[in-house]
Amino acid sequence: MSEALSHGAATSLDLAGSFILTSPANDTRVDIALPGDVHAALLAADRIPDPYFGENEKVVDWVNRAPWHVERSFTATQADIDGYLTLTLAEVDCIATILLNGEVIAKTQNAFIRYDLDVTGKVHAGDNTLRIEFEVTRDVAKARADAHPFPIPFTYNYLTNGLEGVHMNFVRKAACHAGWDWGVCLMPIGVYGTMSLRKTRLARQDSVQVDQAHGKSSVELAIKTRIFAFAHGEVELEHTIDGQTVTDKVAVRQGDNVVTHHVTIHDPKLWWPAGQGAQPLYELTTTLEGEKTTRKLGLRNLEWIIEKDEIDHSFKCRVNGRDITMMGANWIPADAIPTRITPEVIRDLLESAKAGNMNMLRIWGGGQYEPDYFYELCDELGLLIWHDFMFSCMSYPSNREFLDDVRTEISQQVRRLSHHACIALWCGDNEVIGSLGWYPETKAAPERYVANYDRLNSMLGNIVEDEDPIRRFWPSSPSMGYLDFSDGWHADTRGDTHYWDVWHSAKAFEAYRTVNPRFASEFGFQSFTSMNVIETFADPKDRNPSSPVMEMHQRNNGGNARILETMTRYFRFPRDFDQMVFLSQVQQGLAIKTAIEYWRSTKPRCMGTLYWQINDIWPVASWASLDYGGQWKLLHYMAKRFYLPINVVAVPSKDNKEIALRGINDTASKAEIHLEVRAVKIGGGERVLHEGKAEIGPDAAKELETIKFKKLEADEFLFFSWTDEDGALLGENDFFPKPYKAYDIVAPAITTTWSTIDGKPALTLTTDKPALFTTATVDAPGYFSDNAVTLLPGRSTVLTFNARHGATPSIDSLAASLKVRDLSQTF
Ligand code: BMA
Repeated sequence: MSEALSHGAATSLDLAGSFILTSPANDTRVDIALPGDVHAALLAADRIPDPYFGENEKVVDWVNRAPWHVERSFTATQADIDGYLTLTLAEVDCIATILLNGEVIAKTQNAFIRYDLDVTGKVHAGDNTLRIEFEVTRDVAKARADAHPFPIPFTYNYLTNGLEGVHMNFVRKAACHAGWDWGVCLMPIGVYGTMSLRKTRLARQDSVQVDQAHGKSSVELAIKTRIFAFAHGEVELEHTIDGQTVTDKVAVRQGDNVVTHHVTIHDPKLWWPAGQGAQPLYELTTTLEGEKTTRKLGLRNLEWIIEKDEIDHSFKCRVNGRDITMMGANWIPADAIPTRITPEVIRDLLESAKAGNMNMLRIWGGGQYEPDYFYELCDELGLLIWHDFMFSCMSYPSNREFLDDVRTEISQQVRRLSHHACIALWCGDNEVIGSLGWYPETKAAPERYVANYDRLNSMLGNIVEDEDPIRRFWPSSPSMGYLDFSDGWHADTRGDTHYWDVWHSAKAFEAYRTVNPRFASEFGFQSFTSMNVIETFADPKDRNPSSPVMEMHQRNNGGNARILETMTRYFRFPRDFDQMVFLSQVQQGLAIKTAIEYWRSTKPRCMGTLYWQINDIWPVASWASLDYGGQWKLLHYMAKRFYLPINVVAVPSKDNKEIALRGINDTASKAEIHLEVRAVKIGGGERVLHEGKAEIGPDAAKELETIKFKKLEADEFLFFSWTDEDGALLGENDFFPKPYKAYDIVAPAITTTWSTIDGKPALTLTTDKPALFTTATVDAPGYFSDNAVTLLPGRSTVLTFNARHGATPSIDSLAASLKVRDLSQTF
């Protein structure tokens, strides 16, 4: 939440730094760097073991059961305190008493609120102390739940592996801090945002919002500035953008003031989602009484077209007049130890999203509103954000006190974030409507819980209408629409869909083709995290899918069994742990590929697919496509391919008699491609089944060719590739009419050669037999341009290596650690 306050403000004293951490419950006395958290401090001081290793989650549980105090002294000069003073504390996690020079100045109770505390006259020239006393969140939450007039159960996600659960719906902090079906329960404590003392002559800026109204060749900006004045008077406000400066003398009354200024940008350079155009950003500088803030604006006209159509209701995002298919994944907080969430970590993850051909992420409601730099990076990279408000999978109270607190939270967050081009949608919550049918208490009194839900949800909608009227509010994910409280889980004619039957109900991958969502905002399939990540938390003796350590690092009941059972349906059983881990990632990729290729091919019916989930919060078996630490799992490589803007996919008919090859074009101009389809024998040998030109209109999908199943021999699969008019390869894909276990896969001899292409290390792969899911790995942070690829004899496949952070390693060092795997090695 750390708005760019301290950057330009000559008048603020940064209070971030080293504090002393103590607890009345134990003898700890160590340094803690704030912004930061207690677990990170205890870890740095060697007071706790790595919470992510083995079963240490249990060993460190005492930390969140103790109250914690932090204190520092700071020196202020007369000049620092000569005026009105605001102590700004953002992301205080969570229930705490703030003391300045021994005096209680505030109590905080919502980690999603920025507290701007008036401390005028309370800071001395010379030494001062700032002290924060944190209560035990789980105890406060329990006391509130006990005192509530009727029971409001918390999510079952807290109960895996014998945990007792926390009443997180009674406190405002990331719900997944208490664990989830992919999350460790640490319940972190700390302050993660801005900590500063701001001096003001008369008034301070609270927020700057910018609305865009797009005309033919100009954009009208309405810049809304919120000013908090300590007294009546006049202040000078200045906005500068695109060479234009608006200067105003504003008469203010004590308290909140809002002023709006209009600026017209002529011949705007438009901002586009990734893959559809550039992301030009205009810099807006705001100066109020010497306090300067900057914001970057992407100019784009974004609408949601949710209206009656021949099916039922559309659900699509229109940007600058074009209906653009949303392609991406769901986002959860990047680390369970908040200190580790840094701009570098976030940039790395978001760059991988973009490199995976994504244009949208959904910030899921069981996590958190992210720091400013997250949204700035999304603006820069062209990643649109579907933003849930932070409510997930359970009911919440709706009494006045709770609603008042949430009103402050949502108003502040919307005011903080609404100027970002990346914010596409405000969504009320994750799966709260659906959860009304999950618990004995809610099922027994549905009217009460629906009414309770509506009090909160309608308030959220009203806040968006008041604070950000040009943005769309969507009540919940999934939802069928406005005031529709029916279970929209699998409804596929309107609204957004969470389709979980393949994972949670063990249906076949083909079941994805039995639903036709308008917008699939969640669906997922798990895999184990990569072997080198498992090695960071499991000793060799624990590397077994049913060891206590591996079960601890699986938070969905029965998850490891589901992964293994699915393998027996599609593959020959892997011969060892290492191969099992690899195969789990192959099968995860296939599951999601099946869904996304099919749903994209139904365009314009389906205009969005966001798989669950892109990232992990700690090292764990999960639905993520990136390992904890940002390494690409095989699903991420496959995502890069199944999200190709110009794609060709195979869709078998329901009666399994023929295979349709469908072309998908997510670009603004028509795609003229040359398609070649071959039948390939699993042990080698191939024939061309089809070759020819095809055309796919702009923003469209259509059938290009059908192949009869009976045209394929028992040992053949389909391989198809497409090139542009100049013969440049655009993509390749394949389709296996039978499960992989039914083929007699032969071990190929794969050769590798290194070279340099455009300054990047490049690996050329050739083979003597078809090699499936061929995957190159090296011991260096980075990813290859492709992986999990099908190699065929007589062709070579070139993979370039992209370093993720730091310098590109030398070819010698990459070659030394190179491993090449393929499906034949797994059994
Ligand atoms: C979804 C999410 C999460 C959960 C995931 C996997 O529906 O909203 O609650 O982690 O399923 O079960």
